[in-house]
Amino acid sequence: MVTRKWPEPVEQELRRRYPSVRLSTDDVPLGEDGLRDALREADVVLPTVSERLPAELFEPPIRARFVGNFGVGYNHIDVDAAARAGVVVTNTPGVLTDATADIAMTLLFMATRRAGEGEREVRAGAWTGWRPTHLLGAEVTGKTIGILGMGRIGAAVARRANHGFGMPVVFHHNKENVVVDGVPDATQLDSVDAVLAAADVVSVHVPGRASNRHLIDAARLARMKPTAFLINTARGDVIDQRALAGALRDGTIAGAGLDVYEDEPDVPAELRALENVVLLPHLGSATAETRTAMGMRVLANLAAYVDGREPPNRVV
Ligand code: 8YV
Repeated sequence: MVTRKWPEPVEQELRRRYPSVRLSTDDVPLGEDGLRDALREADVVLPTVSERLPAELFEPPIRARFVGNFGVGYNHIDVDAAARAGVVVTNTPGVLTDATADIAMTLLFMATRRAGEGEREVRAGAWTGWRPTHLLGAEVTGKTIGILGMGRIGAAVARRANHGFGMPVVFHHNKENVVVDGVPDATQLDSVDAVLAAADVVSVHVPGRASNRHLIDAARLARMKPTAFLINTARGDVIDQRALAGALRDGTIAGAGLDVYEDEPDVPAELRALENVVLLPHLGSATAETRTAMGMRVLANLAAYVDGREPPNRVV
């Protein structure tokens, strides 16, 4: 059972390998009842971030033995409950690193160079012409980037910022002595607060999980420079959205760029009302190449499971 429409090449491959596959025809999230039925009726369920699978859904009676998440983040699945129910869960790391790092850079430039504001002005027919003080943004080259969570995507952002734009890198990671592939002089700081205080742009790359909920709250926002920008391509609940809206409104920080939200697809009106935040609709991995690669990764995991081998990206 595939919960959403997948890229055509992957759906073709699914049909070829598993003729009994049930593909999504309407491409709307299954919802709790639909997911309960899926787990009771199908041997294999292939969900996305748009479906929540809390512990109750793994309570007996269920038929599903394998949940292959289309995506690397799996905070929407209670994997402990899945493990207790004997369900194997896999994800798709690696294949979406570059696409997601590129969206972080897109947000970084859109926010610092006020690209959203400019585009809105042009589309509204409100542009009155060039002038020396029109929509002045912040220069990026040579400024310091702070990375919270130096995993695959954090490191890919660090390389882009450092190699492309001469940005010194400071970061925090929950393991010590991390060497950043391609950025050997990146400086690991011993606290989130130290990174927030040092950076001109902070990019969030920690996984979504209970311990990271509201990692960036009002107090942490107040540690940032008033000229700094905050970028989030990780998970929405890592940032307290209300606190962020307040900080953007009162000038605690200069701007932000968000691709993810606490309760997607809801984007709070108080954020939508602000000019100094760029808002994208969870586009991190949204390239044709990457979405196909993600689907193929799910298939590789499923094939291993069906053959009795260890799935390469098993989470539990
Ligand atoms: C995906 C993501 O598009 O993989 C992830 O964790 O956040 C996105 O890039 C989404 O999760 C698909 O389920």
